[in-house]
Amino acid sequence: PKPPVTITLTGAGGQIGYAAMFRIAAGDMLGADQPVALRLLEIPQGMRGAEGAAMELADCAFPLLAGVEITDDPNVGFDGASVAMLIGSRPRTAGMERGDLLAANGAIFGPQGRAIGAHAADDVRVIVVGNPANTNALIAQQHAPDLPPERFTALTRLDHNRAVGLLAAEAGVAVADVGGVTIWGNHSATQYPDLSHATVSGRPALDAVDPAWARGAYVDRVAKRGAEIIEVRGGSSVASAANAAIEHVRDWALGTPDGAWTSAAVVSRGEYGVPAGLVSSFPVVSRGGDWEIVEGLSVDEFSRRRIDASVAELVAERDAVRELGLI
Ligand code: NAX
Repeated sequence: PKPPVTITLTGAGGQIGYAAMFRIAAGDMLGADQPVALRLLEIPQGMRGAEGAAMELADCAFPLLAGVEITDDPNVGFDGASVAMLIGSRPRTAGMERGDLLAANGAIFGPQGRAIGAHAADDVRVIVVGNPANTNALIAQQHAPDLPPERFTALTRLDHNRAVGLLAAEAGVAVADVGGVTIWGNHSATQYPDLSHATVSGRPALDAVDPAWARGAYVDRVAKRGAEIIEVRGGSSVASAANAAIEHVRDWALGTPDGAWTSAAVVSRGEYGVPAGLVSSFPVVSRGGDWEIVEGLSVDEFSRRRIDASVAELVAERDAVRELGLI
């Protein structure tokens, strides 16, 4: 058998951590032949939740699960980690100013980035789920200067999957018949789900659905899907978020299917006019264990405006964390 891969989950006592860890231990992320060792990193208040989840993991007797460790020390939590899923964060709550939000997350993602740089495996794959995810990933990356920047990513796969699902429903086809959807920019209300290059059963999506819908109500609905879930379910997206994070890591490690792209927030090298260094969502494929941005797609005027607006928000968040001395 292969040696186990160490996977660190932060916020493991919370909801998304709970929804993710059983599927990871069952082999859904790294494959049915890959043993995994889980590290559950929490803050003191979350330790009991993580301990309870670990007891349930033991009760599943997963053959692939080589061990579970629980800690509230990031230096222990990331030691030897090949995958780091940063789920715990301080999301925005009512009345919270942006400066307070960014400062609270700087206090989490700065030290976690440093601990990853000091202790994780050289080829660690970091995915930030905790909001504001793109800027939290930027903060962590900036605190691990010895690691290649491209080891740090943020989750927009949930937005991508929502966009695929809603397009398939509108066109009346199966999700498997949809391709070429892209999420651009920030995982926030400014994100741009782009159907310019999407296909439905091999035809341009914009021939299969009303283009006015695709650039109006659809964009809004994808961006506000999280709020829609909260309203109907009485709680935020959990299983779908965990699923998206698992798919992001799986595709990153094992590759995307030939001819298909997905969306992920990765460090820009200036592609599509996105300032270098920002963690922004792009169309991506995964080859040889690395994300590659799909280049050369045409960007019309509408798309340009929407991408620029979301990227402007990322620039503002970056400038704010700089001013606060967080990066
Ligand atoms: P929960 O509040 O259920 O769990 C968060 C857990 O993180 C808690 O157990 C808490 O103790 C722990 N935590 C806080 N600070 C920590 C730290 N410094 N180190 C380790 N653990 C820490 O939230 P949950 O529903 O699991 O959501 C987690 C995060 O995902 C939130 O920030 C949320 O906004 C974000 N989301 C991101 C999504 C995305 O697509 N990028 C979608 C879903 C979700 O809203």
